[in-house]
Amino acid sequence: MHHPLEPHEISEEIERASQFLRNAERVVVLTGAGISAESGVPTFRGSGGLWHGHNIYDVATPEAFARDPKMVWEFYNFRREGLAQIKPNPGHYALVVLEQRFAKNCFTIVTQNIDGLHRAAGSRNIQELHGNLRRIKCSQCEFIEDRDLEPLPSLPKCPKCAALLRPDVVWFGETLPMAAWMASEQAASHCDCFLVVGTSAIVFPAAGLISHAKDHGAKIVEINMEQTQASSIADVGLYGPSGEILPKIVAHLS
Ligand code: BJW
Ligand code: ZN
Repeated sequence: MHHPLEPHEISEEIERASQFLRNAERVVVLTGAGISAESGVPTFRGSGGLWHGHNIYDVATPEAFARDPKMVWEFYNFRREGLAQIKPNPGHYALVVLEQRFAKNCFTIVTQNIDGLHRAAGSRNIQELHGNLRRIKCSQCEFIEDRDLEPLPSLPKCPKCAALLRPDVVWFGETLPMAAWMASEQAASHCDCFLVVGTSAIVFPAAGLISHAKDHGAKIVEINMEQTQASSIADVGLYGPSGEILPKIVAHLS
């Protein structure tokens, strides 16, 4: 069992993580809701992870949308409105600085988040595995559009075919966007160091990238408030807020 780390142990772990990053030519960072927690975005499975009594399994499925599109849209419109107040935190910014140490396309952020905060911070090479809150698509035809933070009606309709529009996000049972998935798997296959930041690592196929990278020889560095499904294969575990730990690693590198 892990015990809470003493300050000198934390700096030893930061040194080990930094060593892996210094020696790496290619790096992948898999992020989850935890990296945005310090920006005020609630996580899915944390104590505040309920929304009006619904958990994520009740709203983030095609079945839920078919049964009660209004409830599902309320959930996503609520989160779209929240984005106006939400800004990247020091964790996001540390990853921007980290990217600058690597050659073009040798640093990839693979995010499960739909909040767009990596792009807002200034990261360049980002793969969004679960879509984006700012985009909407038709539930029937090919129509897809960036509506940024524009307020939407409670049941928005497709301008092409009048069917219901839906958020362009990936729900349980749906496949991930092919191009983003292929690029992420490719990057995970070839990286020397794989950072896992703020994800419970229970949602597949995203979580599978961690063992995939490990199997292909990458060192795994986990940054999370607590141990997760990924901890047993991590080479270094840094347990604390990513908004504090990531800037420490970046400062240690330079
Ligand atoms: C901090 C912190 C701080 C807090 N600093 N850290 C294999 C086995 C079993 C099941 C499956 C399987 N393969 C596929 C499945 C089914 C399913 C699945 O994975 N189920 C699991 C629950 C078991 N997967 C799917 O359905 C996927 N599709 C698929 O597989 O297609 C192929 C297929 C089709 C048909 C049939 C079969 C296969 C799609 C998954 C889509 C997930 N979508 C969501 C919603 C997206 C839109 C939205 O945001 O509303 O994505 S669900 C939700 O979970 C969201 C997240 O991206 C995702 C991951 O959550 P995340 O980011 O890890 O958040 P949390 O809350 O879980 O964790 C936060 C962490 O942060 C915690 O660890 C905290 O400690 C930490 N933390 N503060 C650092 N300050
Ligand atoms: Zn349509």
